[in-house]
Order: sequence, then C-alpha cells, then structure tokens
Amino acid sequence: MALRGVIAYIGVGSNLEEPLRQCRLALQKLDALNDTRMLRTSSFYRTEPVGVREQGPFINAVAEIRTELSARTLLGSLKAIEEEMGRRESLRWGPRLIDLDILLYGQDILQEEDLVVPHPEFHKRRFVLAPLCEISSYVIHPVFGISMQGLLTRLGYDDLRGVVKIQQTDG
Ligand code: A4P
Ligand code: MG
Repeated sequence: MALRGVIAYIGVGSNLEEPLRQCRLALQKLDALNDTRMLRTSSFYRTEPVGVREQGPFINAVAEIRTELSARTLLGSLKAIEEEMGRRESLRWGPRLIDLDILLYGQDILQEEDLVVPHPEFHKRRFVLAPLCEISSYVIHPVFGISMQGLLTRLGYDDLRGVVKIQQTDG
C-alpha cells in the first residue's frame, strides 16, 4: 500500500503528577489517533525547566508520526488529548500536566494566529533537539535550512542546561 500523509514531529512534555507516566500515556493516545501512525519515539529525557525556572524538572520526548490529518485537525486532536488528560489553563512557560506541540509538519511553514509551525523557539531548545536528533537528526528545519543535528551543534556548550536521557528502567 502506498504511504500517504505527512511526516510530523510532536513534542511531548510534562512536569506535574508523575511526569513520566503522563508522557507515556500521551504517547499511547497519540498512537491511537485516527488516520495517524506512530513511526518512532525518542527516549525520555529529564530536563531542567526553561522559561520559568522555579518549577520542577520536566520529562520530554519527541514522536515521529505519519498523518493524513491536516495540521489544524492534528492541533485539535492534540488539544483534545491534553484536555482528556486533565490539563488546565496554565501559566505561560509554567508547570503543566501535559504539553503536546506540533514541532514540524512536513516542510510546511504556517503563521496563523493559533498555529505556528515550525513551533517557535524549538530550534534553540535542547530539550526538544536532543530527543529529535535521536530519531531524525537529518530532518531539515524549513525556515533555517539547517538539519536538527546542525541546530543542536549550533547551541554549543554555553547552553548546557541539564537534558539527560533516562533509562526505561527508571520507572
Ligand atoms: N499553538 C500555536 N502553534 C502551535 C503548535 N505548533 N503546536 C497554539 C501546538 N500549539 C500551537 O499553547 C498555547 C497555544 O499555542 C495553543 O492554544 C495553540 O493554539 P499551549 O500548549 O496551550 O500553551 P503553552 O504550552 O504554555 O505554550 P507553548 O508555546 O507550547 O509553550 P512552550 O514555548 O512550549 O513552553 N522546559 C522544559 N525543560 N521542557 C518543556 O517541555 N515547556 C515549556 C512550555 C516551557 N519550559 C519547558 C518546557
Ligand atoms: Mg504547547
């Protein structure tokens, strides 16, 4: 059967109520979406909070999916998962039960009021680039024309905010 749809990358993050469990559950729900197939998932990473520093560490991961949903429908599905899991309105960059972001949707560039793709700022964030590089280091950022590995390398060593791969056996 011919492969259809678009390859998209979804960022998963949580720092509340057993974050690792929240991230695992979110990935299961992502896997169960209609017209969407999970292709690969990164390891989980324990990461220092970026933005609001006075909050607990995050667990982050990235999933590669193939989807026949439009970017907008996919956004709606991600928000539905967040709501189903009990996410409430949260402070910008503050603690959150679960955050699901469309990092990339093929090579599309979207600049709408409530949908910006590639997700703004991810090119500067080690907590996104490290898991993304683990599964798809060669993917090109459509705005900058640089690979994920290139973006990660470009962060250099002056941004060594803790981003540590955790072992599956950590629970
Ligand atoms: N929206 C626009 N574009 C997108 C997109 N590509 N994907 C809109 C998903 N949503 C998108 O998002 C607010 C609105 O953004 C949505 O209604 C949607 O229409 P939100 O998820 O409700 O709010 P948010 O999470 O506070 O905003 P955002 O922009 O996702 O936050 P950030 O910038 O991702 O920051 N530190 C660590 N270590 N790990 C983290 O995961 N996350 C944040 C959140 C801060 N610090 C962190 C982490
Ligand atoms: Mg978000």
